[in-house]
Amino acid sequence: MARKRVAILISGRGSNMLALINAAEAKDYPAEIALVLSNEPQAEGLQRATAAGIATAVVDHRPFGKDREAFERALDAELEAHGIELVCLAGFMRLLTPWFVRRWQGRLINIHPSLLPAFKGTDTHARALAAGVRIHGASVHFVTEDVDSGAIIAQAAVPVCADDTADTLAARVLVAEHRLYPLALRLVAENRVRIVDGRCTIIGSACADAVLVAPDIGATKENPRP
Ligand code: DQB
Ligand code: GRF
Repeated sequence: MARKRVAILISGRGSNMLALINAAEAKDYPAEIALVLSNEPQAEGLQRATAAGIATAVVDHRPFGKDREAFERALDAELEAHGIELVCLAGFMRLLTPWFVRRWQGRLINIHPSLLPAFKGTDTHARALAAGVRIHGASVHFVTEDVDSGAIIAQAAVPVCADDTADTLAARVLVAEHRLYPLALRLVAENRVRIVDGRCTIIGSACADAVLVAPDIGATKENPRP
């Protein structure tokens, strides 16, 4: 099947962008990264995309002032000009209006640094620590008008460790994100994700039967290692 033409929308350093670019270099990957689009002219990710040989574009939101739709029409024009079929948000920091979300409905995904629906919004790692959760992670979801609330495609979990700070926890989650996002994009690009009643069904996925226990205190008599 033809590879899906994907755009990645960024605002910053673009580490998830790079994970997607690297995954898409495999010749059996079902998507090609046809464009990296940033609203920040200075985004670090732009240089990294160029270095990887990917086309880039900038649509600065500032000249559009409060007219969010005009900004999004300019984004949309770039996406159309590059024949884009799927859009991945990767650290893209502008909220999107219902107009844009509807236009790309079912073809627009985002990675969020928590196990949704826990910790929607910002500062997820600090809030996970403050809540005392033992397991944290990341989610890839379809983008809907309601922020961080679209159907969940895939998730990855990591332990919270005893002396974690928000930064050490973020770094552990980020490693998981870089594995998760390419997997989730693969599923969407292969048309294996169906949304039924606002939830995703994945065609042809096995259940791993894995257990992540945190804290890990080693094997015990009640709980021997396999
Ligand atoms: C996000 C980036 C920023 C925020 C949320 C998600 C945020 O709350 N920023 C503060 C306000 C910034 C501004 O003035 O725009 N990244 N749009 C819709 N739904 C989503 C997710 C992201 C970005 C835009 C969504 C989104 O789930 N409608 C991801
Ligand atoms: C990631 O933590 C991602 O989950 C969140 O923003 C961060 C972007 O980092 N949406 P990067 O630009 O991909 O390095």
